[in-house]
Amino acid sequence: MTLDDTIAAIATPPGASGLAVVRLSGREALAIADKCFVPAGKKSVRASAAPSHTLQYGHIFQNGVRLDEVLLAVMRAPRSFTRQDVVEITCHGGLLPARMILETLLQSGARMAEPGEFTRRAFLLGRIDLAQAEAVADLIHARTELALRAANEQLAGKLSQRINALRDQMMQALAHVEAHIDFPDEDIAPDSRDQLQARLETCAAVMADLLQTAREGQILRQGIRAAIIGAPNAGKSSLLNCLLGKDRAIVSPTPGTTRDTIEETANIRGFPVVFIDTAGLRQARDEIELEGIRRSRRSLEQAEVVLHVCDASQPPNPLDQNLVAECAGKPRILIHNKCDLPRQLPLPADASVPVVEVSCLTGMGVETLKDTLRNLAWSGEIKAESLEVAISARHQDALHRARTATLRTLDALKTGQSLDLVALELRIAVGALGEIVGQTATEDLLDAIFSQFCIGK
Ligand SMILES: Nc1nc2c(ncn2[C@@H]2O[C@H](COP(=O)(O)OP(=O)(O)O)[C@@H](O)[C@H]2O)c(=O)[nH]1
Ligand SMILES: [Mg+2]
Repeated sequence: MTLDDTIAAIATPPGASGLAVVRLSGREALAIADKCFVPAGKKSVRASAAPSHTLQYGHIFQNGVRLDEVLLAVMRAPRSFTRQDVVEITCHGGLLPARMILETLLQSGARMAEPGEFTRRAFLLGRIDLAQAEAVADLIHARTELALRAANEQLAGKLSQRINALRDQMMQALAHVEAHIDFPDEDIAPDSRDQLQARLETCAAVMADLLQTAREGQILRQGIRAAIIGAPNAGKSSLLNCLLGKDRAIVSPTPGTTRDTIEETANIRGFPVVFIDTAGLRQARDEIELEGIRRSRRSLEQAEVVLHVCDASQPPNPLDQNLVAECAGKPRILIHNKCDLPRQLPLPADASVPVVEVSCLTGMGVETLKDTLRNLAWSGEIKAESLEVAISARHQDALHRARTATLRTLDALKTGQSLDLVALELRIAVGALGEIVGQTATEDLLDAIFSQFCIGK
């Protein structure tokens, strides 16, 4: 991947909109913009004449034909998102104006940007590190305000600071060990060996603390998967609609209406929750329902939390006993629905599972259910700490390798193994930490990360 050419892309989503933005970054950004942009009005100037961080008013032309009326922003290197010269053209929304402007820029010498290439340049040119670049994607995809806050903390460098501090400690330890390798006669003096061990033990503990935030990180990024299960007609689809606040699933008095699984994400007290409405688990009446029930079982297996809906206006349903057995081991909330009707289902005697009484018809109890769900998924308070660093699966993998190597280093030191071996393990740990912030990232890793971005970011 080269940094020498000038890239262009539409930075806003396609479709009808008020405004759209086309972005350019690279050495020729200003020259290319000059070929297409004609300033209008007394105060506006050409892109190449514009001071950094100013807006110019004018028109974009293609082969002498006026395409659109635009505002052109100039951000000169290095004070830009990519650290290169950047031009952002704000034009009318809709698919056509932005697309034709992009086409003009490509004809004038720009190259179409790959997904995430602007952010990749920001990383390669040292404006942000890899964890921060990933935070840009987290920020774009954040579905709740808590997820957004966590992404902003990572973008601000909170995780990077901790990783860099750890990496510094480990590199000092490595330098210490290597210094002794160079003088083979001297073994590490006992007191400095103790110091080294203490330092490594602290590092391993910090890594363990960071690893603890992986679950929060996953919840904030992917959401909690909550399967809504229960007998036919218990009100599962009604509950989904209630939780989403919209009519997403078909609700009907005919049992077996929901045949496919439906997935929708909702914001529950700041956490993204992926609700999965399922077909009622019963003896199937036909092949389609059978497939629906198979899918329900699969969703149940993949779910982290189970919302078990019962019709409280009916006597106990034997199907529910089987369901309890099927979700053994998973955190479960028992939901007694239809509490607007006279109750026929007794409340359970044991308090091992939280029970919430709701009516999807009147909305009663739904807020309590949200609180219960939040408490079940995120035990205890939301620690400000967890929002500052909530690591991703990739960070978890690298940190895990770093910690394992650190523990092996300690082991080697304690059992008096050769310093070469100690240094080898330390290098593995330093390398794994470096992957998180991108000091030791391979081209493949970068491809994998940035290909998940949208074009224009
Ligand atoms: N009275 C009452 N009826 C409800 C309630 N929730 C659902 N229903 C009705 O129960 C029937 C089955 O609901 P549905 O959501 O399709 O159940 P599902 O088969 O479990 O998805 C429909 O006729 C709903 O209108 C409720 O809280 N109170
Ligand atoms: Mg249904």
